[in-house]
Amino acid sequence: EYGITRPAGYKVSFHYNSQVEDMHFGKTHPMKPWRLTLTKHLVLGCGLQYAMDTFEAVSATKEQVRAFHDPDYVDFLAEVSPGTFEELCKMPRFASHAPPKHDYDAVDLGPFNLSTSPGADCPVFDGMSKYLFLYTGATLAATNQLTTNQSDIAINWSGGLHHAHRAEASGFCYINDIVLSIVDMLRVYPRVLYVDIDVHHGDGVEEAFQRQPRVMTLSYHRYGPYDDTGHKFFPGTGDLTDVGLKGTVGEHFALNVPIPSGIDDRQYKYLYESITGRTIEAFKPSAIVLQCGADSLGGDRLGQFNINIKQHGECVSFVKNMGLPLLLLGGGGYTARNVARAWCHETALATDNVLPDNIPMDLVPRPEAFMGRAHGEGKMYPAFNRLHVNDCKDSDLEYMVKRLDN
Ligand code: ZLM
Ligand code: CA
Ligand code: ZN
Repeated sequence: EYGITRPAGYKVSFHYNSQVEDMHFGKTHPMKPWRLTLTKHLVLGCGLQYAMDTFEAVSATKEQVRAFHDPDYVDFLAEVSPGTFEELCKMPRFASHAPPKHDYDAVDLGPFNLSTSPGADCPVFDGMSKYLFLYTGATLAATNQLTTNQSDIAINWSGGLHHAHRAEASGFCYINDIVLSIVDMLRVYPRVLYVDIDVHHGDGVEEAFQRQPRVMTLSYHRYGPYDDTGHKFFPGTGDLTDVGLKGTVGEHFALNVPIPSGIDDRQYKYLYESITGRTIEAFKPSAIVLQCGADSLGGDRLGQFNINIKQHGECVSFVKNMGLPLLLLGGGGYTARNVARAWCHETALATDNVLPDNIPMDLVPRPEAFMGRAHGEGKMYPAFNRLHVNDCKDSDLEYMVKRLDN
């Protein structure tokens, strides 16, 4: 309908299961799985399914998840629900995983940083196990398409949950599907580059591979000593000096680009293309995993950047042009309609299609009000100019690029 064609000379696969859409983290919790419904409708409405192979994801197995996560944690995740939480917490095997102590936390935390309090970052909700094992299954199926040479680019917008640790949920992430994917890729590829454009630091992935020189992690994120609430921007790690675990062979195989609030398209492009370009040149990856968190867009409910969909998409095109096996994952993104627009646009870029700006109103998710203004109107690509004050000095960006030489 929009002249959608299959890409010439390469194959793209799309991995998804609609069952993830029905989940609710809680009434006002920022993570809204229905943003994936919007994304799916926009992708299908544009006819992009004709440009790729689409696969209905099946749940990952416990054994697959144990490739990274603690066996007790995996059992807990597989069995937990709001009804069984209290009882499971009392079992010695789980109770021994004492709740981590965070001084800022008002809510009661159970083992593995899970909680039934509505104010928690990682609540236990109905259907949670199904949701976790499904998004993980989709990422593993996408990974398998790449490692068996059946796809050149594989996409799972329901994955990309970069904060989860070996035995701890963190920042809306329970199973680290990214780590599981990369562990699987290492069977086949000598070196894997992980790039993370979510507005938050990809701490879980960096930590998992901090001693592994075959995996280079590179995260771009908001970082600074303060935010609106007087706290550090979550998770508070990812300083420029953080380059992997000192004294191990993994040292220098992590890179972090800490960014002040309000960075604009031009500044982000400069940072992203010079640093990602130099990293690829030096590391010579055999495959690339890109976490496309859409909370780096302007107008995001949690984010603090001023990036437009066009520039976000150019980050995808830039790594795609390297011609390496590429896994595209979702991640954060809390202004749902903008998430859908961005990921639909990036699905088009992955398949070498160009979507018109004037897609009919009934397809385009309606504009979302932000700070008293509606932006985007009926357009596919709304412009989010300067919703956040730009604290980003060009001279500081140059410093970060120059520092690469070490
Ligand atoms: N409190 N409800 C990004 C993960 C960001 C830690 C401060 C919890 C929220 C947030 C939860 C309903 C990714 C922190 C926050 C309030 C300790 C964060 C529940 C609103 C709500 O209304 C809310 C009552 C909740 C959580 C806001 N949490 C905003 N920011 C971060 C985690 C994940 O995008 O990178 C990948 C998917 N957490 O700042 C607190 C320190 C818990
Ligand atoms: Ca990031
Ligand atoms: Zn995020």
